[in-house]
Amino acid sequence: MTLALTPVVPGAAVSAFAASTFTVPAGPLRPGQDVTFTATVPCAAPVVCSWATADGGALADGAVFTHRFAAVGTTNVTLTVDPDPGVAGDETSETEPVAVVANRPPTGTIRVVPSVPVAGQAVQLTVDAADADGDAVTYAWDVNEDGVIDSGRPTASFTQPFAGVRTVRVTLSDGYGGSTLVAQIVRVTAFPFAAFGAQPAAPVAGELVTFTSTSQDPDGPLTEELWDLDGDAVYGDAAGPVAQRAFPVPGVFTVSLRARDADGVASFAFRDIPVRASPAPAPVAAAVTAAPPSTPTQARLTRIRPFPVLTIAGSFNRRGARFSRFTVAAPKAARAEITCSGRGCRFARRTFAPGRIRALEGRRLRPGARITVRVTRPGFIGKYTSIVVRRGQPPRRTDRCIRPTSRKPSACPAA
Ligand SMILES: [Ca+2]
Ligand SMILES: [Ca+2]
Ligand SMILES: [Ca+2]
Ligand SMILES: [Ca+2]
Repeated sequence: MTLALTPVVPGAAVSAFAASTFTVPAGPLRPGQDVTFTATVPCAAPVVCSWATADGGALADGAVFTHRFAAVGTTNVTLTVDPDPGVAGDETSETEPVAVVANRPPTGTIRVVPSVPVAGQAVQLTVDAADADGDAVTYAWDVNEDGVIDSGRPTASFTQPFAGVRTVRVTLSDGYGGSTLVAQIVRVTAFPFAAFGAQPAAPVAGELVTFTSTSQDPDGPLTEELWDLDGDAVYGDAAGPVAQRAFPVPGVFTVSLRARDADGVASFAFRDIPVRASPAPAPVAAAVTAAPPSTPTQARLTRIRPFPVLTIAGSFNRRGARFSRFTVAAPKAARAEITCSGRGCRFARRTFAPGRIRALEGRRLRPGARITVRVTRPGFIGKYTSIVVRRGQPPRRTDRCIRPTSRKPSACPAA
């Protein structure tokens, strides 16, 4: 609009009125938005500034005028300046077209980390939101399908203790009535279950042992079974559900299996293999057993016969180890004193008859937990075993002997 503008305050700079008498906020302007117009000329008494809009006759006086346009389109806004209400015909008016455009609702996508979480794992959700109008976006998350808002931030999280599918949702709002519901399906996978058996379970040196996996994944196929047959924590000595190896010398050896599911989630199983001396020296040992010691004094101690065998098997991960089997095989007259220290222990010190030690089974022991087993029989050399739970590795085990008068382990005498 080109108008003949007249200075309303004597002495005021003419240039102040040259362009317009009021400012229109920069767009985009949306329906329902409060739009504030400000006069750029003085509106103090006796001057009267009057505002009008063409969309419904809104009228107001003052230097500042706020209006909410209901519909999309162009609407004229007029400011009339009356320098002196007592004088007729001295008013000036300016009319400007104001464009109101449709509001665009926010958009967004949800990021899930990790993309396929495991049961019990914390899941982080982030929505990358944008608004084409540059509006500030607000967030309302419902991560557990109960209709109750769980977070009002761009991020949210949840932990699901079981496998399954859930839908997470976030409502994005721009404050101008624009709102978008963004949903994302999150699949939580189950840990695979790793386990295997050994046949024979207590081989003699040189005998071939067959290991057979009984691993499975509750919610999909297994994609990999790799063996560590030599205890060096490197998997791949054999692959597949069956592996074989012979142990050339007597001792206790740890075999581990890593089973991986289709989501790349791995579980680990381990089993200690007690390997006996090969049959050749066995008759000698039998002869010693049959013949009573010629000097029945403390000078010549013999081992408990048959010598106790401690067999453990179970699973492990970064959070520790869980025994599925903890067995002390020993003559009935022997006793096993077991200590357990560290997180996850059910007892500190207890004495057990030989057999399965269920008090040590089925519960996760944390890294650093330590178990000692002293299998004794009065007058005989007994067996000492120490087991230390490690992070991400099978428990480390040390086997020694223990003399009747001492609690300290020592090297085993020749059999
Ligand atoms: Ca918007
Ligand atoms: Ca909720
Ligand atoms: Ca799985
Ligand atoms: Ca290996």
